[in-house]
Amino acid sequence: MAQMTIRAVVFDAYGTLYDVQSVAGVTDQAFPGYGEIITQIWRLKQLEYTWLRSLMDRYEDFSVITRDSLTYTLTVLGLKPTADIFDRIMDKYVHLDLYPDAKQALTDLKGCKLAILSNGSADMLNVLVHNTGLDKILDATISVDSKKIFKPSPQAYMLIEPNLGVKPSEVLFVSSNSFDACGAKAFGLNVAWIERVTADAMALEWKKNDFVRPLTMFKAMRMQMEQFGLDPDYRISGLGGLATLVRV
Ligand code: 2OP
Repeated sequence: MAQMTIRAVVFDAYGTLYDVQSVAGVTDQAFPGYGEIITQIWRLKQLEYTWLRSLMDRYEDFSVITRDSLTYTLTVLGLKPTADIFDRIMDKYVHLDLYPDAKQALTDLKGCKLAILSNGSADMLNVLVHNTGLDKILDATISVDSKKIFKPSPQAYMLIEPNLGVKPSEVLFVSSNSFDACGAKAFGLNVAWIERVTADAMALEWKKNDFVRPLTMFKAMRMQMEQFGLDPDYRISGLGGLATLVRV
C-alpha cells in the first residue's frame, strides 16, 4: 500500500487481541472430553447470533448472545450444566487469555491512539480489559452497544471517528476475524488482517487427520479470508508485525 498516515490503530477484541480458544480449558474441565466441541460450536453460534439478531432487528447485547449461544451449544450436545458450572464457563469470557504477542505489539505502537472496537457489551469489555491490564495501554474501549447493531454493520465502524477524533483514512483497523476485516474495508478503513492460519497450513491440516476435528472446521469457517472481493490492505501472521506497517 502507498504511504499512509496512521494516527489510530483500532483492534477487534475477541479472536484478535484475546484468544477465544482459551475457553477450551474451562469447558473441558466442566465436561471432560467435550472441551473442543463446546468451544467451537459456542463461538460459531455466538457470531451467528450477532448477525441473525441484527437482521431480525432484535438486538440483545453481547453478554446475552454469549449466554444464549452457550445454552444452545450445551443443549445440542445433550449436556446439562448446574447453574454454578454454567456461570464458571461464562466467567472465562471476562478472563480470556491475551495472545502472547498482544501486549508487546500495543506497547510498540505507542505514539498512535490505540483502541478496541468490539461487539462486546461495555460491561464485558471493561472488565476483560481491566483484568488483563490493557486499561493502562488503551485510549478507548468502544462497544457497538450504543448503536444496537453488530459488526460488520457500517454503523459499528462509524463509532471510531467520534470516539477517537480520527478520520477513517487515518485509522488502521486490525482483526483476525475475516468477516470483520471485510466489514472494516467495506466501510473505508485501512485494514490489517491477522492471518493466523494460512491457506497452505489449512490445506495441510485436512490431509493430516483422518477425521475432521471441530477446531479444523472452525479454522475453515472463521479463520480464512472471505470471498467478497474486499481484500485487506495487509495480511500479517501476528500482531508483532504491526509496528513496521505503521512506522511509529
Ligand atoms: C469482536 O467484536 C468480532 O467478536 C469479535 O470482538
